[in-house]
Amino acid sequence: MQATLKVPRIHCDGCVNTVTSAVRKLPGVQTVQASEVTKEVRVEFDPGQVSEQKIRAALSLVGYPPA
Ligand SMILES: [Cu+2]
Repeated sequence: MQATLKVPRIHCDGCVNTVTSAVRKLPGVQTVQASEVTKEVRVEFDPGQVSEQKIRAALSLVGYPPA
């Protein structure tokens, strides 16, 4: 399953790294691609192990709440 989340607070490489590592460590997340240009985070995940809601929560927890 794939989700694309808009995360307005991503504005530099540091943000991209923070966001990527926060999402990547969730069990069931397969790939994470974040962009400071589009301010989007694309996530591929196994819906049996993790949900879009959990991914959103993990982003909020590190200070990057999805829009
Ligand atoms: Cu930044």
